[in-house]
Amino acid sequence: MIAIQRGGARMILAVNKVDLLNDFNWESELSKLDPYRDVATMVLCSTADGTGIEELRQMVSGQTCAFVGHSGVGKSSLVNSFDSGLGILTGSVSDGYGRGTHTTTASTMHQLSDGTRIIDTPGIRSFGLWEISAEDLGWYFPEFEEFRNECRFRDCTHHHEPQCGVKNAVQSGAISHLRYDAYMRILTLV
Ligand SMILES: Nc1nc2c(ncn2[C@@H]2O[C@H](COP(=O)(O)OP(=O)(O)OP(=O)(O)O)[C@@H](O)[C@H]2O)c(=O)[nH]1
Ligand SMILES: [Mg+2]
Ligand SMILES: [Zn+2]
Repeated sequence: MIAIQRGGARMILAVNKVDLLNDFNWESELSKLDPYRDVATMVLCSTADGTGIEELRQMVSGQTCAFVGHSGVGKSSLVNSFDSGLGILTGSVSDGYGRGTHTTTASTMHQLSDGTRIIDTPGIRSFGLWEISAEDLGWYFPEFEEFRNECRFRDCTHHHEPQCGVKNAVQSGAISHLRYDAYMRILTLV
């Protein structure tokens, strides 16, 4: 999501394979994504039963968009579901870890009949966050913004600094722990 914002694109979070959730775990599984609802448009979808496919197709209609995400999440299947004529090869989740096997090996741009262009990309296992400094990372977490002016230091990394507005907001629950933990993990990489 940081890379998408840095590239200047709009983010849509497509949560695929919701057919695998049953009534019992539907709510508890999806509630884990609540912190992301404020920062990205979210679409629940399934290429298996058609949930959300039309909604997602409408959102990208007429645009150039790229599908990115881990291998095996169903990126190629989603592109196929927009236009059955594409016949893009899809894989099976079969490496024993449920991670898929990198079926798509190169990025390919597909054109739909309405002019929409979709770039199907190979699954990511990891990627570098090029040229983002520790001081800048926080700007890619939009929900931090309103609390930054309560930080004592202008270049606060919301990590070890005293009087940090972001850390206070995490403590009071105004910023999600989950997102702050993600921030802290990424901070060690930049
Ligand atoms: N249950 C379920 N399985 C799905 C769904 N969408 C895709 N799959 C399956 O998930 C597996 C991986 O799908 P792909 O479309 O190849 O995944 P990908 O993200 O393109 O994977 P890479 O090309 O390796 O990055 C295939 O076996 C699909 O049939 C879905 O909505 N529900
Ligand atoms: Mg693929
Ligand atoms: Zn701070």
